[in-house]
Amino acid sequence: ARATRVAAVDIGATSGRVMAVTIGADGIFMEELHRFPNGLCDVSGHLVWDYTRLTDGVVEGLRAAAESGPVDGIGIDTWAVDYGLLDEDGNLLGSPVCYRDERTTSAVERFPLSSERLYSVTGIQHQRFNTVYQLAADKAGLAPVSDRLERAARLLLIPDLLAYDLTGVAVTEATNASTTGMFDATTRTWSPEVLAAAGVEESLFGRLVEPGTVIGPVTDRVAAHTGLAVGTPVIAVGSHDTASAVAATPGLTRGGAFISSGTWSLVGIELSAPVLTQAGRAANFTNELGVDDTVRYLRNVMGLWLLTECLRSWAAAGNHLDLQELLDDAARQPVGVAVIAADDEAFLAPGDMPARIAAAVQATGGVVPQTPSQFARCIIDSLAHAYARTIEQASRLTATPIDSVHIVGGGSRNALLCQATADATGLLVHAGPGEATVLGNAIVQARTLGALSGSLDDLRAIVAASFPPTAYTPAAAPTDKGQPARKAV
Ligand code: LRH
Repeated sequence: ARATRVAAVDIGATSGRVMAVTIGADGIFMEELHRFPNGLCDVSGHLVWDYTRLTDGVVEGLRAAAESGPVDGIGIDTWAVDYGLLDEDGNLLGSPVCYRDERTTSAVERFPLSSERLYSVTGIQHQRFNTVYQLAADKAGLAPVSDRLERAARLLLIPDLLAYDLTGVAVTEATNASTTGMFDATTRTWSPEVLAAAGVEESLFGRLVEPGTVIGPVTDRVAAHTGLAVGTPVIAVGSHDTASAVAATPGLTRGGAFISSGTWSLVGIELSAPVLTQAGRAANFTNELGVDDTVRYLRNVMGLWLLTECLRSWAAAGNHLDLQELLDDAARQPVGVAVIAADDEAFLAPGDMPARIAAAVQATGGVVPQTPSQFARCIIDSLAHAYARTIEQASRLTATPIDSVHIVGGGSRNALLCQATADATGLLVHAGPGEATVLGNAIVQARTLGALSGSLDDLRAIVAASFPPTAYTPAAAPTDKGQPARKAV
C-alpha cells in the first residue's frame, strides 16, 4: 500500500504554512509547500488579523499539496483564544481581533464571576486575552464592527473558522475550546455557569469535537478551486497549536517537562487530569486540554516574541539584523548580568520592545543592555530563568519530580537558548523537532485515517524515530539563587 500523505495547515502569529507530511513504513517525511506571512493590522484603532490573507494562504497551500501528490486528509492548527463571529448567512462580521489588542484591559475587572470560581471550573490561568474577556470587550462594542456580537449567529475559533470555510461544517474542537476560559476542564464540555456569566448561548458554538474526528469533506467548490479530490476529509486535530506540539514531543512522559517554544514559550508538564488548586491559580498555572484526554499544566512565558519585537524595532530604525549572527554575538556576552521577568504582561503588546526591556532591567538594578547582542543575551537568559522557575513551580504544585526538559518548536533550533535552559534548570534538555506542531497535526490525522495506531506514547515514539532530538547537558549545577549558572572556564 502507498504511504499516507496529509496536508497540515499550521498558522502562527508571524507566519502560516501548509506542509505535506507523508507517513509510511520507512518513517515520516515533511515537505513545506507554501509559507505566507501573518501579522497584526490596525483597523479603526484595533489590532486585527487579516483573515483574507490567511484563507488565501491556505487555499494556495492546498493547491500546491494537490498538485504534488495525493492528499488523504487536511488538519488545521493555529494560535489559541481568537475567533471570528459569523452572521446568519455565514458572513464574517469583521476581521478577527488579535488577543494582543488592549481592548480587554477593562473587561477583566468587570467580569461577574470571581477568578477563584472561574479557575475551579475551567482551570485556565487568568490572562486578559482569554476569549471570555474578549467577548466582554465585544459586548462593550470594542471591535472594528462594534455590534458584531449582537448580530452573531456563530462564534468559531480561528482553526474552526478555517475548517468551516473549507467544509461548510461548524465545529468547536475541544483542545482549543479549553483556552476560551469557558470550558469545564473536568468534563471537557462548555460550563453552563461560565457561559451564563459571559452572557453567551451554547448554540453560538459549533458541534463539540475531540481531536481525531472527521469534520467533513471539503466542499465541491473548494475541491474544484484547489484540485483536491472530491470528498477529501478535513480532520480535527489538536487545533490549538500548543496541543499539537506537545502531542508530538518525543519521549515526553511523567517526569519530563515540555517547552513549546515559538512566539510564546509554553512551559509545563503533562497530566492525566486537571489540577485545580488555588495555589496553582495564584501561581497562574493553566490546565489546557490536550490530545487523548491529556492536560497541559503550564504557564505562558513571553518567548521569542521579545526577540522578534526587538528585531522589528531595530529594523524600523534602519538596523536590519540577521538573527543567527545576533545569537552568535550574544553567545559571547557575559551571562546573567541582566535578567527580567519574561512572563510579565507588560511585554504583551507590540511596539518599542528594547525600551521596555531596558526599563525592566533598570528596575531590577541589572546592567542595562546597550547593544543588540546584549539585548539578545538578556532575552535568552531571562527566558532560561523563567523556564527554570516555571518548571520548578509546576513540579512543586503537582508533586511531580522532573528529570528532563523537552524543547520543541522553532526555539529548539536555537542552540544558545537550549544550552541556557540546560544550565538554568540543571536538567538534561532534549531539543526538537522544530516542526513538532506540524507533526502533531499530522499524526492525529494519520491515526484517524488508519495509517498509525496506538496511544500518544506510541505516536511520540514514531516521531522520535524519524526526528531524533538533540541533547544538551547542563554545564554546571544552577546556583542556589536559581540564576542561570555561569559556564566554568
Ligand atoms: C501559541 C498560543 C499559546 C496561547 C497563545 C494565544 O501560539 O497558542 O498557547 O496562549 O498562542
